[in-house]
Amino acid sequence: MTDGEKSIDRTVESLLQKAKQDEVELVWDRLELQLPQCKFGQQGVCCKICAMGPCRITKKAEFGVCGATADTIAARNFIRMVASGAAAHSDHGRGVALTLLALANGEAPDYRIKDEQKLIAVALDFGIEVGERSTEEILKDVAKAVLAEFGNQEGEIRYLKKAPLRRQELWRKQGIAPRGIDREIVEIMHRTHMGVDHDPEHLLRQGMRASLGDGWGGSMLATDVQDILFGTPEPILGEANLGTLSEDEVNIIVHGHEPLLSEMIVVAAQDKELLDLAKQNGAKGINITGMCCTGLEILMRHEIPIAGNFLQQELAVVTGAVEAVVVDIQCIMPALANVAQCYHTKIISTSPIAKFPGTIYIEFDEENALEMAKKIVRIAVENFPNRLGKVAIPQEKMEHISGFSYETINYLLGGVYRASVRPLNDNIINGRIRGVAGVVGCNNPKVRYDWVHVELVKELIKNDVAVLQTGCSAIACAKEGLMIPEAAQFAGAGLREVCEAVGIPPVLNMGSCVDNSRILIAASAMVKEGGLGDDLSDLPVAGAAPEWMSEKAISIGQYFVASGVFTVFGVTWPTLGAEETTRILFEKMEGIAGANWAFEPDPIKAAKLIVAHIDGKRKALGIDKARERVLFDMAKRRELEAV
Ligand code: SF4
Ligand code: MSK
Repeated sequence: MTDGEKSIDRTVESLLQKAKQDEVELVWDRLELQLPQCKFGQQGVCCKICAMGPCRITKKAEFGVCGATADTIAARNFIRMVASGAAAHSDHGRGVALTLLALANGEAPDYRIKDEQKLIAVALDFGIEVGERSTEEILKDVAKAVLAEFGNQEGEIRYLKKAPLRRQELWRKQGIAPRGIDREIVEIMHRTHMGVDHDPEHLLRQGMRASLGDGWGGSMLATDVQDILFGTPEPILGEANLGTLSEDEVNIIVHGHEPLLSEMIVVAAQDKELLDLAKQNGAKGINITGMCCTGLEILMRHEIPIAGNFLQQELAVVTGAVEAVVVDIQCIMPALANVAQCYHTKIISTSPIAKFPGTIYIEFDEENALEMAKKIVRIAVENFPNRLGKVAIPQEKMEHISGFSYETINYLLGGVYRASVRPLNDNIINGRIRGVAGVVGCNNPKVRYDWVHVELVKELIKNDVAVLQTGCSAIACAKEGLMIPEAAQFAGAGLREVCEAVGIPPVLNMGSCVDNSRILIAASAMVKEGGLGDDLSDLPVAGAAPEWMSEKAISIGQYFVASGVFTVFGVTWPTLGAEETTRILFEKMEGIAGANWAFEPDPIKAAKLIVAHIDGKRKALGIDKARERVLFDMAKRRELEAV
């Protein structure tokens, strides 16, 4: 791949050149040094879970030393990915829930309840008495109830009740309703220990159960608690890409996933003393930007610009204009510390569970959160005079509208007195909108950066499929101008008409990785509203992660599928060396959960799979004819215009 072929984002090519001049090694260079990558690992048929191995399944050696088959090994590896992804999302949820409890106990003095309505809604979901009780009393009960979900041992997690009734029944019938968030993850680790569970389908069912504990548990709780603490997002006008870095201000990038500290950094950056200090140091101000999901969290709630997505974390440092990158948890490359050595950038790690050699470590402490944030901002401000003569900030930045929480979509569609998804359902039924796709997930240097996301999303909206987004995929499309109302010009005639009438882009940014739970809630509301079947698997909807790389993406995809949503992944597929395990995932899951996985690296072909799936669901619902009529109307209209 030439530098130009590595990405569609123009910031990449220029910064790759600069990195070469500055003799900095980046993710693309390291990937090249890894090639060729191990095929056994890629295809999921390498096992190293005991010391008789590692074992690789080949034509010559069909079994591991213990007798495990390729299917057992691949299924075990696959659900271990689910376990890790579910653990990451859920531990994030636990982290914010602990802060909620600390707030209730008066031990987190810098935090407030920003969305009291959400607090009451969560209290009601948990059956907590509201009545005349004080907010403090309710808060304490909510925090304890949320935390109890993680260690729940029996019954099922509370939020499953947010799903349509038919779906809840199916989960119970299939034995995949999660009992407790932690329990299902631990059970995966137990079942995949040497010599325990060897039946591929039995293993994969446990993967489904743990992933549901993520989507309808850990992630959903993380989203709700963050909304309580920091506010439920509403539409904002933001900017995205490295052009949001400032030439003459102190640049601080917050990166990772958990917004507890970054919220405080936003406050600290407005502190007069620190602003004065920035001026004394020759800067005009303090510019906070975000990266990955921490970036999305503060973008959605404070209009903080987003500097980039996963593959831009090193490039941001290469600009030479970043005084500090403040990292919390997940998707932070350890290489950042090495890259930063060539510039003046300080990498500041903050999570008690995530230390990075070669970085400054300031442990996050919710009791002194604002003080800590000020300390960090001060380090960045004092670093401004150390900028070397190597500054090159790309010009590229793009406006976008973000902040489409489920509540906002409801309000925008139905109005303040009649907030509902009825207009969405009606427009799906009448065929203007063909269906809805959730396109989410990471970047991966193995494919042309951002290209797969953008091509897939463009092809979907061209076919009248409305797109909901989160994570790095959302950032990719924001950078490409797909999240402004004008992007409706790329949509098919039906979707365009709806977008123009409501005043929304055809591609909606719903937030960070844990906010995929907002997509589940929106889909459940579509079922409950009526007219589109009784279950999530009846809806003309689909999911995709076309440039995925993380285990969290696998957990997300698995809970989409286990919730009845057909899901297509790109790049690579981790069980291809095991025929039966792959068949269960791609064909048999439909019989268990009402949906399958699919693998298709080509974005246009992936879009075709999604459109065909949506059309199949429309036909089953008996609404395919409506769409044909709409298309006929459009053709007629064009004919008329031509005359
Ligand atoms: Fe090999 Fe079996 Fe041990 Fe895996 S569990 S490393 S297949 S002997
Ligand atoms: S940050 S999980 S690279 S989307 Fe949530 Fe992006 Fe994937 Fe991390």
